[in-house]
Amino acid sequence: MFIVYKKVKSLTEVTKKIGDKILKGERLTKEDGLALYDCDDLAWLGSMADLVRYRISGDYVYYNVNRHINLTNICTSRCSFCAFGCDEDSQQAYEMNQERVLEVVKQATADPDLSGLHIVSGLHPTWPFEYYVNIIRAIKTNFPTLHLKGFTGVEITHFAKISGKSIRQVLQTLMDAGLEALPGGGAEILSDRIRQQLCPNKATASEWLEVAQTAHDLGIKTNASMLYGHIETIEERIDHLLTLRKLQDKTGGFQTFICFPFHPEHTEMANMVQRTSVWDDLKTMAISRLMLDNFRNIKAYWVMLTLPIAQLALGFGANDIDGTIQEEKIMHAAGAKSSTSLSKETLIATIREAGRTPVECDCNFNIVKVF
Ligand code: V47
Repeated sequence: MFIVYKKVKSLTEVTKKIGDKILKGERLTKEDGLALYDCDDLAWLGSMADLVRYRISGDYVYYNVNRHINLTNICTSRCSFCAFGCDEDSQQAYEMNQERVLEVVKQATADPDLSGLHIVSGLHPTWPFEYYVNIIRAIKTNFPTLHLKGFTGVEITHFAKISGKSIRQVLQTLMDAGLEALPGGGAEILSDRIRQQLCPNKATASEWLEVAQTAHDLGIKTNASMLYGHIETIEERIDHLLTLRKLQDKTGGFQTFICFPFHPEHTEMANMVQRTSVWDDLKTMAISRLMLDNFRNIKAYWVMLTLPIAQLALGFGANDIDGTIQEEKIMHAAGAKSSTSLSKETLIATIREAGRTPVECDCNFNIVKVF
């Protein structure tokens, strides 16, 4: 009883100090971030994050009408947290050629509200860089009004390696072909220790950051993410957030931040790690909002969180609920329990029920309509 009392008392002192800083709009330190993770008062954490969310972006909650396309699941990286990537000779392996991609995009444009595409794929062992450039050019030529967000920092690094071009040249070539933004995947945890263990065959932390910085220099906005709930420590989560905050101070080019709670099903780690708790998910959402004071948007990715928890997360610092998606494969390969697609009406109702204003936007957060 005494131990519990002592813990609650000392936490109250620490959180009071941090709460004062938040109310004054002061930047939180690494120590503050660690102390916030120690705090079990989830309601207080939520209210602090909600306050910061309101200050930064008011009551608008963004969603978009989009379509995910994964060109191939064949992947040379084979990260131990991923259930989507596979070898070329696997029964699940698939490849989309340009004709098929254009067919899928045409079908998607049957929805007059479709604003853009989200393209993330495996690191294919033999496709040349030109293959991807031609696909982007073909989509843009045939569907010029669609916004194209594609290729994570990991894919861009792969393209640089296979083409012998610099990261800047790769990005410039894709931009000239019609690419407008980069998704936030591939950041995982920006720590060499973690990457060596989980994903040694792809971009290092500094390569991922170099892609983001170069894209921002060229005027391409990118997203950022954190994959948590595997082998990382709480300190590594906070360091990850601080690394992103530092780069954002420099460039201002990150548009939104996404927390990916690790889904272990069908991955190499399925027997080692359990799915994160809702408690951890909401805590991480709130702490991300509080630490990333220079990010305008924090995404509650309904695919990973499920729709009810994503709705709840709108009270824990999030102001972006992603999109209609139409076909989600990466997270569902790893056992995501949400549906693979949602209607625009469902997203609008979800945001409204949370007491917020639904705002439809494109992949660069340009407002299409305020409801
Ligand atoms: O880098 C893969 C994550 C990312 C698992 O920018 C997993 O708006 C949890 O980039 N459990 C790729 N997470 C997806 C991606 C993305 C998705 C949605 C929105 C945006 C955006 C970007 O997916 C990977 C990795 O971090 N991931 N496997 C898994 N088992």
